[in-house]
Amino acid sequence: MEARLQSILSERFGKTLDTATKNEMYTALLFLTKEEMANRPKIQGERKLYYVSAEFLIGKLLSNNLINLGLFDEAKAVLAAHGVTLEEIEEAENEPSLGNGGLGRLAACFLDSIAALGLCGDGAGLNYHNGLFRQRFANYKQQEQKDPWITEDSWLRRTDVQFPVQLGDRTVTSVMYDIDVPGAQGGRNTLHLFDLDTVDESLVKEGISFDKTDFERCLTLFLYPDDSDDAGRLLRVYQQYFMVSCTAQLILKELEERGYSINDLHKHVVVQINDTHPTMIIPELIRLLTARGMSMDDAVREVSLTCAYTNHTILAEALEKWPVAFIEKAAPCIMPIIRELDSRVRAKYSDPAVQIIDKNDKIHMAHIDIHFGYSVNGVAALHTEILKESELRPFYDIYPEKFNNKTNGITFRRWLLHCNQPLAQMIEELIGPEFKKDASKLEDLLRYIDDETVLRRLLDIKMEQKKQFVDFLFHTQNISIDADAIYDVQVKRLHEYKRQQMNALYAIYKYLDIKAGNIPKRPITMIFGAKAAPAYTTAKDIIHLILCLSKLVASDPQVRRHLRIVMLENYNVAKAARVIPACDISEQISLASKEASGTGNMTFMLNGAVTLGTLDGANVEIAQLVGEENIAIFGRKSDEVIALYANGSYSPKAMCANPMIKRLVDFIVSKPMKDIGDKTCLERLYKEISGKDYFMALLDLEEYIKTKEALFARYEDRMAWARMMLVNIAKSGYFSSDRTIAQYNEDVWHL
Ligand code: 26Q
Repeated sequence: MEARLQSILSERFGKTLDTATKNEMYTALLFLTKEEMANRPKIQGERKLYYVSAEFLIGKLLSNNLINLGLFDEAKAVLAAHGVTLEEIEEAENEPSLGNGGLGRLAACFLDSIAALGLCGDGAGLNYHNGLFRQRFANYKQQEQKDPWITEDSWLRRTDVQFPVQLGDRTVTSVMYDIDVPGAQGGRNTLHLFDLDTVDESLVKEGISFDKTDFERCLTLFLYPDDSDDAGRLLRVYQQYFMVSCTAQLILKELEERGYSINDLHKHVVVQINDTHPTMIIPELIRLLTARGMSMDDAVREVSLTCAYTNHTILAEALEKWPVAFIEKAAPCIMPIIRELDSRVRAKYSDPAVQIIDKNDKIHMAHIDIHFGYSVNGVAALHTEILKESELRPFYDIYPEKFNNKTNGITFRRWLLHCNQPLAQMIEELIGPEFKKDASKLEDLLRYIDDETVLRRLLDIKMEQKKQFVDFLFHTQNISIDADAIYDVQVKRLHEYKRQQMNALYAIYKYLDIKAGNIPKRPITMIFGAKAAPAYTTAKDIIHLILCLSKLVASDPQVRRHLRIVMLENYNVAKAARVIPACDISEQISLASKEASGTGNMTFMLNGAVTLGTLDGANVEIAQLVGEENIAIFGRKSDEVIALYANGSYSPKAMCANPMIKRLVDFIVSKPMKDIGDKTCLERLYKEISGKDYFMALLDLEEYIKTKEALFARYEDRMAWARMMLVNIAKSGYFSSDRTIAQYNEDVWHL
C-alpha cells in the first residue's frame, strides 16, 4: 500500500508521504480505495434488491470502506510510519449529510450489511448537492447554512446512464452517479444517486434559501427543501417522482440486460420502499410495464408482487398526503394510474379509511404501498404492534399476511470497529475475533461478569474515550469539560416527541437544587446535540432554551463546578462517532408510542452506555435483553399514552398543580433566563409547554427526575456500573443490522 500511495502522490501532486499535505494524503487514499473497490466483482444474483430511499445518511466513507476492504490496519500503520493518524487525514473528507436522521442512517447501515452478507442489492436515491443544512449557533439560536459536499474528487463516479423523465410539461434527462459499497466479505454493491446536469449551485445565496420556481435548476440542490410553502412542497414532489422514475427505468434496463422478461419482473426484482417518499415507484413501474404492452391487470399484479414497504413513523404529520393537483402538475404521467388504483380499491372496499384518494382530493401515499405491495413492516416490535392494532388497523384486517416486524439494527463495523477501536480490541483479546462476523458472539463477554480486571479495563476505556472527547470539544467549540464528570447524552433530531424539553427541565431542576446547596456527589455534564427543521418554531425555541441554560450554568461559578450543559454544534455522523463512545448515560426518553424504533439507543448500548429511557420503540427490546437491573426505565406505557390521546384527558395545566413542576416550567421565563435569551422565544415556549404540551413532557417529568437521580447514585458503585456496561455490550449483538438484513431476506426478499 505504501508504494501505491507514494506513486499516486507523486503522479498527482509531485509529493511524497513525507511532504504531502493532509488533503493530498486523503486524496491519495480516496483514489487507492476507489481503485480497490472497482477491482472487486459486483455481487450477482438471480433476484436483485433495489432499496429505494430519499435519504442515505452515509457519513464519511474512508474508514468504513477501508474496514470492509480489509485495509484499515495497514492504512493506519503506513500513515503512522509517516507521523500522521487516519483520524487526522479523515478530517479532510466532507461529510455527505444526505439524510435527516434515523431513516437515512438506517438506509446507510443496511447498504453496509446487504453487501456484508453478499446479497445482490443496490441503493437508489438522489444526488443532493447540499446535505441537510450546516448548523451554527449565534445569539443562542440555530442558524442554517448550506452544506455543499461534492468536490472534484469524491466517492461519486459519474456514469453514462441517462433516462428521460417527464416533469410537469417538460422532459428532462437524468444523469446517474454511483458510489461503490464494498462488502466486508468481498464483492461490492452500488448506491445509485440520480441528478440533473442543469442544476445550478449559484442559485443559493444567503443561508439555505433559493428560488424554487425553476425545478430544472434547483431539483437536487437540497435534501428536503423547506416545505413551509407550496413551492417547496411542489419541489419535493418533483424530487420524488424524478427519483422513482429514474429508479424504475434502471430496474427495467437491468432486467433486460440480465436477460429476463418483464413478465417475470417479480421473480428477479424486489423493491424495498423506505417510508412513503418513494411510493410513486408503484404507479411508475405500472406505467412503464403497460407502455411496453403488458395489460393493466398483469402490470398491477406483477408490481404488487415486487414492492415491499417499510413504515418508520406513526406521527400524523409525517404520513404523506399529496393533493391530486400537485401530482397532476409535477407527475402528470402517473396520475391516471393512481386514479386506476384508487378505483380498484373503491370497487373492493367501502371503508373511507382505506381509500387512496380521500374526499378532500388528497392522495394517501402509504395506502398505495399497503394495497399494492406484498409486505408492510414496522421497525421495532412495539411499533409493528401499534401499526397492526391502531394506526393501520383497517389494513391489518384486510391483509394480515402482509404485516411483519423487522427490528432495526446498526452496522457494528462503523459503530464499534471504527468508532471505538480500544473497546473492539479489548473484546477481541477476551473472546477472539468471531464477533466481527457474528455479533451474537458478543454474549461470550458475559463470562467476565465478575472479573474485576476486565471490569476495570472497561472503565479505563470509557475514561480514555471521554478524554478524547474533551479534547475534541475544546478543539471544535472551545469548551472545556471535565472527564471525571458523568456524561449524560441526548443526541438526535430535535422533535417535541423526543422530549429534549423534558431533559432541559431536568437541567433546571438540577441547577436550582445546586443553588439550594445540594451538591451532587460527582459533577454532571449534560450533552445535547440536535438540528431543528428550519420551519419548526417550537423545536428552535427548545434549542434556544438549552443554549440559554448552558450559558446560565457556565457563568455561575458556584454551579459550573458541578453541572455543565453542552450543546454540540452541527451534530452529524462524525460527531456521533465521537460522543457515543464517551457516553455514560444514553437518554432515550420519547413519549411512549411515538418513537418507532430509535437506532441511537442501539449505538450507545453497544458502546457501553446505560440507557435511561421510556418503554418506547426498540427500548422495549433492549430492556428485555439486558434485564431491568441493567437499564433505567420510567414513564407511562404506550397503551396509557394512546388512551390519553383518545380521551383527550391530558392537561399540562393539571400537571402544573404540582408545585415542583410549576416551578421548573416557570423558570423558563424567569429573570435570569430573560437576561440571557430572547424574551419572545422563551415566552412562546413557556406558553407551548404550560398551555399545550402536545407531546406530554410534563406527564413523566417527576418520575424522570427521580429515576435519573437514582441512576446517578448507582454510578458511584463503579464495579456495579461496569457490570451494567458489560451486560449492555454483551447483549447488543441482536441489534446488528446484519441480523436485521438476514431477517428481511428470510421473510421478505428471498434473494
Ligand atoms: C413527511 C411528509 C412530508 C415531508 C417529509 C416527511 C418526512 C421526512 C422525514 C417524514 C419522515 C422523515 C423521517 C423519519 C425518520 O427518520 N424516522 C425514524 O426512522 C428510524 C429508522 O427506522 C427510527 O429508528 C426512528 O424511530 C424514526 O423516527
